[in-house]
Amino acid sequence: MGTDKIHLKKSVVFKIIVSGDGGVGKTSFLNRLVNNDFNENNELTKGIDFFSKILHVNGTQYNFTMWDFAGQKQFKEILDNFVEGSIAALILFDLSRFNTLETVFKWILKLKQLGHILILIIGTKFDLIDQKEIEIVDDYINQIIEGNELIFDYIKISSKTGYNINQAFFKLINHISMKKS
Ligand SMILES: Nc1nc2c(ncn2[C@@H]2O[C@H](COP(=O)(O)OP(=O)(O)O)[C@@H](O)[C@H]2O)c(=O)[nH]1
Ligand SMILES: [Mg+2]
Repeated sequence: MGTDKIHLKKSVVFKIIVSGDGGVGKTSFLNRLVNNDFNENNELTKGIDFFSKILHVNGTQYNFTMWDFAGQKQFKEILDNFVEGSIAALILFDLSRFNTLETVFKWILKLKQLGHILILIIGTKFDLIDQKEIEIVDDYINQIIEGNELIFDYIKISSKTGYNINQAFFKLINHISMKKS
């Protein structure tokens, strides 16, 4: 009897873009999220990395397909096509390398042109930075968020320690279900 419920479960599929400067930890984040694994020496992503993850929240099965774009120019066309039909973009920057924020701005502008895609900003490598520095970065990011309605949240993660990895997706799910209801 109990299994009947499983068949009635709602199942939804979402395409997610994962973007950000080279080396900020896109592959590491996806690898931690999907395989619960971490490598100190990831090889640079040369093509496009594809990952999928299923999460069950409140009786709904969420199927996420995530695409890690290496950022090379030759993928620009693929990217433009891919962005269509994506519900959200996770834009990552490295908390310990402030200049990786530049790419965040570029992505926000690009996504704005391409359509109405929700943006979650993710600060990576939380294990590498101390409290004082965090406050400065947080203030800065919060200012950016205030001026931009597409950005629905900001979260700090560490793929090395596993800190906040799943929370990033729960934030996304919360936001999606809020919009739908
Ligand atoms: N200390 C630390 N290093 C990380 C973390 N995430 C990624 N890295 C390292 O940063 C480097 C680049 O990561 P990678 O995932 O390949 O970045 P990508 O180019 O954005 O896909 C690798 O050497 C990772 O081991 C983290 O949370 N903490
Ligand atoms: Mg990569």
